[in-house]
Amino acid sequence: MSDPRDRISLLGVRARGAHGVLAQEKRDGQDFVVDVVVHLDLAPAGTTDDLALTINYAEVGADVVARIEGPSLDLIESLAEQIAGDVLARAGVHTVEVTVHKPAAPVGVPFGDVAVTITRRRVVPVVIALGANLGEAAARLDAAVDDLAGDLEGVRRAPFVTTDPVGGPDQPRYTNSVLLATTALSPQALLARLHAVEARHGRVREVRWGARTLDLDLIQYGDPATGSDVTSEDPQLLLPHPRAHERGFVLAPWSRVDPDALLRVDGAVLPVADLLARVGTGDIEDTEAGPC
Ligand code: PH2
Ligand code: MG
Ligand code: MG
Repeated sequence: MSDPRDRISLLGVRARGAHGVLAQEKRDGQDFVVDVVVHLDLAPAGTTDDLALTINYAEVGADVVARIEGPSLDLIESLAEQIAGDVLARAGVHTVEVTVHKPAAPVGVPFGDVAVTITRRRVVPVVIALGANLGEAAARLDAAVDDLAGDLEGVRRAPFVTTDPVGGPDQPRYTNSVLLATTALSPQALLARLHAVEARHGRVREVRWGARTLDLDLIQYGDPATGSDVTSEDPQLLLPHPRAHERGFVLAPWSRVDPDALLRVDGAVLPVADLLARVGTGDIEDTEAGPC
């Protein structure tokens, strides 16, 4: 398991820019020096020796120089934000720290250095489906949401529904819901957390589609409206969830909590409400009133 402290540091990138509040700074320009610390999982590249599985620090450096040499900004805070935004747009990056030094700034007193440092995390919208059909199902789903509090922000839970079991052996009806949230975790790290919470609630992985104390499925990671949703055919991490589009027990609670939700199905981005209309809601019973 990789560690969130994995990072690539690119320090002391120097170029000439025209950033500053004073007219003289915009006219004459001066040197800016930038440090970038990029946090991403380095294990995929480190275990395969494949550059495509990490970020290329030469490309990061070129982006930094382009921002320094780019249109004049008043503040080094703004320059730092632009650089952080560029780095976070790169695949796999979850956190970036940017320091912009302005060693020749017009400070008016003798000084060694002046710099700003910012830390920015990528927050990604995610959709998680919850299900249980053994024991006190609704209480367990509530407990699972609590267990995920440290991994998710801005959590919205759909009202509980009960649903007929789909597939598998004869088994009790399910209680289902859907969570909308944002996370700073990678898809792999989030999935590992979902499995850990399932295990904590006594989940054993035996019969496929059999009865379970708790099932937490990662349905979508990112936003299909902007094309930022992650698609993956890795059997350990199938995204979006390959059967969500045909499962009323996912689509019904999802569209209750987000009537405008979108899901990518075979490459096409479709309204969840349309998919739900296609599969029908005959077996779905509301067991909780209103939005939560
Ligand atoms: N989960 C399954 C299989 N079948 N049926 C319902 N109604 N609800 C579920 O959550 C469910 C299911 C596999 O995860
Ligand atoms: Mg499931
Ligand atoms: Mg599952």
